[in-house]
Amino acid sequence: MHLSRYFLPVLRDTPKEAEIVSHQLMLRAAMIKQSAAGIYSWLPLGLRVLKKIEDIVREEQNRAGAIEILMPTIQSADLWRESGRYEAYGKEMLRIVDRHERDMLFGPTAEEVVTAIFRDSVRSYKDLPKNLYNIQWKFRDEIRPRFGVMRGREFLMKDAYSFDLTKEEARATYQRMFAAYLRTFARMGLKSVPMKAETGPIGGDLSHEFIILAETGESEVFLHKDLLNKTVPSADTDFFGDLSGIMDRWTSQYAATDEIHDAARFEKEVPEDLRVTARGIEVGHIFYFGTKYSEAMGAKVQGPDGQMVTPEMGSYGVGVSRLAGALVEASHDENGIIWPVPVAPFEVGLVNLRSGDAATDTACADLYEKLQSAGIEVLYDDRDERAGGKFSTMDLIGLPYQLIIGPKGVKNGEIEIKARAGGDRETLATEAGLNQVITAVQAQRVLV
Ligand code: P5A
Repeated sequence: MHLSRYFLPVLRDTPKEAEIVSHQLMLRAAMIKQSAAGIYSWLPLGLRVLKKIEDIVREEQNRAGAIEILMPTIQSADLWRESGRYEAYGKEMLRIVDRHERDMLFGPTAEEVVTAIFRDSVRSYKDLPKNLYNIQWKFRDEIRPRFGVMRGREFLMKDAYSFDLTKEEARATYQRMFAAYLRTFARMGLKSVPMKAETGPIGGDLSHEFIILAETGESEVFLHKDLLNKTVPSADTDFFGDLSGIMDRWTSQYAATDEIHDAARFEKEVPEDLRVTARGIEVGHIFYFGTKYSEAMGAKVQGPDGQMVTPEMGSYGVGVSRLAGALVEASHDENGIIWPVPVAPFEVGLVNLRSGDAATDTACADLYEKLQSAGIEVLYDDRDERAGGKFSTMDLIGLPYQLIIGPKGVKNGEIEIKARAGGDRETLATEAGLNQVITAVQAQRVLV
């Protein structure tokens, strides 16, 4: 992509309405634009990141055996009357009346819709287990939307819903999703910590939140140091082979969200030198709630002995749009964002220091072509701008590698490479430098 033809309206000043750094940087880097309170348009750069997050989430859901569907954003109130949640959900639900005076709503979650799909289409235990997911916009009329896409009113969620015949099988499905979540966040370069959680309006008695650590996180978390050193098995190993005990091995027992403070127990049970207190952002939340919805909505299958059985259900959410903010929160410096390769909007920024100079333009065009043919995603700053402005834009938008090309280097057959993380700069012979960047990018595309 040539920057001169792109749409990247970066802001020089920090917008006053943005309280936290990810919101400030996402606005300044022209990733998002607010449209109404808690409702955002995704500009080209932000959309590329959102799609990459979505793709990683999708790949790991598919790998874990979930099947993608797409449910509507607008739902019928009658479904929620069946489950009993229509009145109970309260003011966070955006209620809509259509032209025929029918009560509709903008879905805050989809347990009811998916249970109705299941009820009307699955008849036999032989069709179980099933795990259906979608990546769809949700709406929750948060009283105080803030922190940009981290607590929006309209937000993108991956939500999966599982149906199993027995409690044991439902628990195994839950563990599979638990494992898939660990991999999903690790692939984005994030350290996630599962914490035992409250179930709130979704219901049930088994639930984990997945928290990623960042200084500005909303919740305070307490964890055993060991949890920080754990590495997620790679996709090549049989990650789903033996999941027994995975929840105990990976979970911090000392969750402290704004509601529950378990600091006292933490201090009693964990030796001082092994205690870590941090702040975190909830990027995923999984639930096992048994027959709460299947029972209320009359979803049944015929069991092996001919008797009708009410399936055991769970639901599994990932905050896809929240992750864009969480990633910036977890990885930035005073100059801007620092994207890990797997979620970077472009992998390499090519900076022409003297646009209009024939030799420099030719060298850049040649490098652009070679990077493109190697399958690297390049943003080429070909604008007629001063070098200083180009550098600060590149640092702000945070592409993992910058290739810097000026007339002097061209004359010497050299290019400069800057790694955005750490800021190391290196001058290398053109061909060698090019190969080094291509190899580095390729090596970091799959982190686990
Ligand atoms: C699980 C999937 C549910 O809704 N039903 C379907 C269950 N869970 S949840 O915890 O309420 O939400 C799942 C994840 O969505 C993100 N999220 C938000 N992101 C941005 N803005 C919001 N206002 C918002 N609310 C929830 C979180 O990442 C949460 O873990």
